[in-house]
Amino acid sequence: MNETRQRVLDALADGPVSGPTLADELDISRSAVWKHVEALRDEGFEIRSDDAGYVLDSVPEFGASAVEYGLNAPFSVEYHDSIPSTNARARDLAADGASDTVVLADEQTGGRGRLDREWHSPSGGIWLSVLFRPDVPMAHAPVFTLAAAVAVTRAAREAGVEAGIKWPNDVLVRHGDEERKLVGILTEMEGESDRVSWVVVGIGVNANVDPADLPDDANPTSLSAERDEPVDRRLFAQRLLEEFDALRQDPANVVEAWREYATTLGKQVRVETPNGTIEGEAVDVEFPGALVIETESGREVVSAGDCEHLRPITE
Ligand code: BT5
Repeated sequence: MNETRQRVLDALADGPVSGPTLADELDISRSAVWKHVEALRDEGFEIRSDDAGYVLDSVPEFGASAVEYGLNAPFSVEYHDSIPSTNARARDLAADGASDTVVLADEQTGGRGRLDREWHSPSGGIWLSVLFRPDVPMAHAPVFTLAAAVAVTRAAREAGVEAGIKWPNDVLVRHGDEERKLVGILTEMEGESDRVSWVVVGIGVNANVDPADLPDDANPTSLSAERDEPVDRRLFAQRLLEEFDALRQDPANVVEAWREYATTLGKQVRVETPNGTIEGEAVDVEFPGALVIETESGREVVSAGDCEHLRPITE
């Protein structure tokens, strides 16, 4: 959002304020104040004019200004009702030199998973990509995938949904023996080996969508299906971004936070890696995100792959 518009909004949030006072405080003309107020109204903010001045009555359900409003993290948000892929858009913004930018959409028409798989993204979801430029070597970048999983799990639990994390990038909800996929995360990056240039962490949350509209074979679920009522997408996106912002600044502690929500540790797993299949007990995760598997022929450390949970050892 435009910086002056943000300041107009911040002033409105503090209570009724008159046009002339706003113009004075922000050092802009009265007609500029009026234009910003009109633009906010266009975005769905209900702003009343009465004797005391402008009064903010309500904030829109979703959108750039809605998510930026009251957000306690230094991201600017770009919103699209519909876009092919927020990750693709964030990559373009990265090429233009942007940073600390979130691309957010209500619907994606070409959402992507890992290995060029499709990510179904009907209207009602929270499809977002965070673009930032951490000062870390390339080899550490996987930690941001784990950070995103922790952030979204915390936001889901606050919204009353008991989510857990399957290594490395799935956020799931357990139903008896079954685990249903609530969120997918796709991290992309560019840089030299000693330093990352940019990272795009794409997070797809099935928020207010009907799981029947998602591919069956994926065993999907959504926040609204788990809660039996819609979630406030604005607040959810804010909590997710705030948690992610705190975690990205503290990569050394991400793994410990991740362990707290991990459903993979202690399970028998089968991991399809680029170099073959590994089966055994998942015993730990190591910085920046590798899975340690105890196999019949010894310990293996796997940094990427598709993980399947087999029967739990305790049963
Ligand atoms: C992922 O891939 O789980 C990463 C998904 C990342 C999506 C976000 S949305 C915002 C940003 N913009 C993008 O274009 N992408 C990111 P993977 O682990 O490969 O899982 C993909 C598989 O999940 C598919 O092959 C389907 O089986 C299944 N799937 C597709 N859509 C789903 C959905 N909405 N919910 C649950 N499962 C789904």
